[in-house]
This record gives sequence, structure tokens and C-alpha cells, in this order.
Amino acid sequence: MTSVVDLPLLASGKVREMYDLGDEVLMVASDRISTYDVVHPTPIPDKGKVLTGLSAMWFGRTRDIVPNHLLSATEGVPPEVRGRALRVRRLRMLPVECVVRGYVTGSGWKDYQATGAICGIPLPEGLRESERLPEPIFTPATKAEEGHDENIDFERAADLVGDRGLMERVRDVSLALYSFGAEHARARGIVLADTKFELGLDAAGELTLGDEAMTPDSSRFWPADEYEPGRGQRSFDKQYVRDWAAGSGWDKSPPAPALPDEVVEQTRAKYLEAYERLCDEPFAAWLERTA
Ligand code: Q0Z
Repeated sequence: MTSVVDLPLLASGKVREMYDLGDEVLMVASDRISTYDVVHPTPIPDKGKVLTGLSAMWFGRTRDIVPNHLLSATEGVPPEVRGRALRVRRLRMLPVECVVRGYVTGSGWKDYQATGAICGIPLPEGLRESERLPEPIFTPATKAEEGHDENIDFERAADLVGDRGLMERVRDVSLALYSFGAEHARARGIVLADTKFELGLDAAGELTLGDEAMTPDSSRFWPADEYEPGRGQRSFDKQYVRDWAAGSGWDKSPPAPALPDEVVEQTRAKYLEAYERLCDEPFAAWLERTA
């Protein structure tokens, strides 16, 4: 496999790559899409650009909450990946995933049903699937190299980070970022049910937001007009793929099937809609700014 940029590969995930720029890093989002943790062989055109533009928007709007790693989406970004890449500062990443949940869903719903708590945080009795929590909660998780991240309590996260005071700031910053994002999204018809941040320390030791921020790949986006507690919610971005997969006979084990053109086009339209709602501008504005 030969990559589009001739730079040393630092890390790769299911749908993105990170390249070495010395003191800096190039984060590149692909058009690949996964469902049920399996990547489909069919790309969604412009998905990487939408997610990159969304992250850049959030980095711009949350700088007063916490500094972030973004340096540029244009200067120093190779032309082959313009629009879907960010040049960022290299950080020393903290060894925990910083998850914030405003609604009880996913592994949080599983843990709540089993124990009445999520990550050691006791919750009211009688919550229904997808119900909004009384207030958002910080639910850290381990970083699994493969397989699923494991939810851990705050004390365990603080031990892994090795600094309780720093972990308290990480929690407070994560909650503030989520509250800002959830209110912004809700005013634009999208429920930001939960999201995962990755934070690190910059060269000066300052706590810094890294990775991607409040994208549909690092969060659950639900259409607000269909929100109804007591059941699983439809995904804002991936629902057409899931609906099609459900009727296709695919058993959700690898390899994932190719997607029909209609599913690709409907899904692409949802990503563009998410960009335009959350960024308050046409997606074409991002293409022009990064051309
Ligand atoms: C991000 C990840 C990806 C696989 C490490 N600014 C930074 N400095 C150093 N490391 C990272 C960052 Cl954001 C960093 N990840 C997550 C991203 C592919 C894994 F594109 N891991």
C-alpha cells in the first residue's frame, strides 16, 4: 500500500493517518467509512474534508476554553491532501480517552443497566435508553491498541496520567468543551449525545486539545427532530449505511460489503448537511479556503 503523501507514517487508524513533520504532525482524514467497527471498501466522497473542516471549526471556536494543536489547514499541507489534512503541533498525548456523555447510550447504557453507574458515577434510577442525563458526565476510558476502549473510573484515569490535579483540569476542560459543543449543535438541530477528546501536553507542558474534535467519527450525532428516549436513536451520518446493511444480509463481521451508489450519495449528503448546519456556511467555503 502506497500512501498519497511521501512522509513517514507515524500512526494510522481505521479511517485516518498521521505523518511525521518533525516537531509537527500532519493529520490526514480519508473518505473511508466504518460501520460496526468494520471499514467498507466504498469511500464516501468528501467525508475526510467534511470531518477536517468540522474539527477546524471547533478548534477555532473553543480556543478560549483550552488551546489546541491546530497550526494550519493550508500552509505546509501537501496539495494532494488539502482540505482533508491539518498541520498540528506535536503533543505528548495523555494515556486516556476523555469521553463526555450527555445521554445514556452505547457502552454507557450497557454499564448503567448492569450497575446503575457509568465509570463509577452513580446515576438516578429508572433512566431509559438514550435519555438525557441530569448533567453531562466525564467518563474516561483506556486507549486500546485494538478492540474496544474500556471505561474506567476517575481515580484509575488519574493513576494512569500520574497527576491528579492535571486529571481534574482534563475533566473540567472536557466537560466545558462538550457543553459548548452540545449547545451549539442543539441550536442547529443536532444532538451531540457524547464525544471523545484526546488531550496532551505541548512542548511547554501546557494542556492542549489534540486529535479531531466533535466530529461524527469521534461523537454520536443524532437528528434532534427524531430524538425520542426509550429506544436507540438513528445516527445523523451513518443511518443510511446501517439501514442498507441491515437489509443486505451482512452479518457485521469482516469484510464489510461495498455500498450501492444511492447509499453513498445519501450518506455524503448527510455529512455535507452536518458541516453546513454546524459551521453556518456552505461546504464549498471550506473547499475554497483550503484550495
Ligand atoms: C493522535 C490517532 C490518527 C491514529 C497520537 N498532536 C499530536 N501529537 C502527537 N500525537 C498525536 C497528536 Cl494528535 C496523536 N493520535 C490519534 C490519529 C491516526 C491515531 F490520525 N495518536
